[in-house]
Amino acid sequence: MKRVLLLLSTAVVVLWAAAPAMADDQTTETFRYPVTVNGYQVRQEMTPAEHPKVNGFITAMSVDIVDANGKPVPIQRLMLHHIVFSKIGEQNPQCKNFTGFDASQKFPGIARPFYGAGEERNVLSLPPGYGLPMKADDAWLNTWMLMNHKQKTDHAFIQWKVTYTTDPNTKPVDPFWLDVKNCNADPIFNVPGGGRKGSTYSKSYTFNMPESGHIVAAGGHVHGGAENLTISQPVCGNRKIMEFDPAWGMPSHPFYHVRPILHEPGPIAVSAYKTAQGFPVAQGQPIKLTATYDNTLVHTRVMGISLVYVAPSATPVNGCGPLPSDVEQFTTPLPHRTSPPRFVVPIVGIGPNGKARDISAPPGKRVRLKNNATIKERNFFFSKPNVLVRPGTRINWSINNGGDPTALHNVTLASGPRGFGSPNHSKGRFSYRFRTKGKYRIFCALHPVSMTETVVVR
Ligand SMILES: [Cu+2]
Repeated sequence: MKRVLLLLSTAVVVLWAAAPAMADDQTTETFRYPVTVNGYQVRQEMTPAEHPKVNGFITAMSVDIVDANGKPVPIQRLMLHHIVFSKIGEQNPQCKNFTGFDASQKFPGIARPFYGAGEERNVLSLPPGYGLPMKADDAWLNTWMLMNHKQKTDHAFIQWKVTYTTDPNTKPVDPFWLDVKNCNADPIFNVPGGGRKGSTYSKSYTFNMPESGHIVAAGGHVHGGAENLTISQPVCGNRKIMEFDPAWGMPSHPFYHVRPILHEPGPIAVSAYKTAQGFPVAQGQPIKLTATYDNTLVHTRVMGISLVYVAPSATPVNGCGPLPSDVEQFTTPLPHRTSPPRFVVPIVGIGPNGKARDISAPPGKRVRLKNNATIKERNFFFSKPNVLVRPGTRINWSINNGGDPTALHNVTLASGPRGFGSPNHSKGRFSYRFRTKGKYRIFCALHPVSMTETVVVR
């Protein structure tokens, strides 16, 4: 939390807020936060966020990355990988503590996420009559990651729209962040791949709902390779109540053509739910989130997240009661594919023209390493860029950037026989045993153009 407070004290406040737009009893305000990203760099930050200075209820939210004229910035320039909006000072009901971007840092869970979007640009839209309570003096924090796909420094704005009502009869909802790697600033896991045709790899998270009520809206976030994300009720005969389906871009979609690539491209949209009647949940009832990925190919640094909005009930609710009959499930109107496409994440380097291009291996002689050898990962290189090992060899990476706590690194498989990926560290260690023969292309997913290496297992 120390880092958060520091950022707040040096608060860079919003440049601009649009004149409120009125519609019935709903008002929409637009806010922007200026961002600068150096060529081919990734920025991962927590920054304070403006919001309407009103006591009321949020009924809808959206976020995008725009230029000074408010026009969306194309992915070929900047990509908003993800953004999470949290309210500071409210205990996170799932996380007593929180692991920072730097996996060695722990923070108290005193920020509660209430809206988030990834590359799929999830929007928040509650059924009529419901709203997320908002106070004029709430402190909001944005956690975001941006990538610049050009060699030049780029400037833009993170822009968010908040629609609210001050109608006192609005029914309040509580946000619950379900995440198969919950309580992590970088909630990733890795799918090893190499499975038989049709094999899948799943991770689950079970949460005991602290209050009785009805889930009136829900959205999901997954990465490349995801089959689906589901929410089920284990004590109700394990019935599945929701399934979030990813929609994959067509082969020409820019997700598959920009460079560098931090992880396998995610979906262009994920289906979302809205129901005024709501899915019933009882206080103390376990709610299970399951992310299922294809396991024939490797998929590294993937996620499985769902944000559900619960309208609490003053009276007891039968958590296994009838399901709502007014469910609206949104999907994208854009052309898309319904199965995760095969995609090989390239490693990239800077060509003679200064532009990022796919490479087969970084420069440097291939050296043989023995079992338990250590490769140094520093600002901004791997000490042994190309190595050769026997099957079964364990390799250690020692990450140490010379004392800069903001310079994090990781070890991530881009392509190869099996998937793995380390947490982000400014100082730490990661080990992996190479059991399967083949060529492993590896990179630091935070510094994809400068930090690459290959391991040949033979
Ligand atoms: Cu790095």
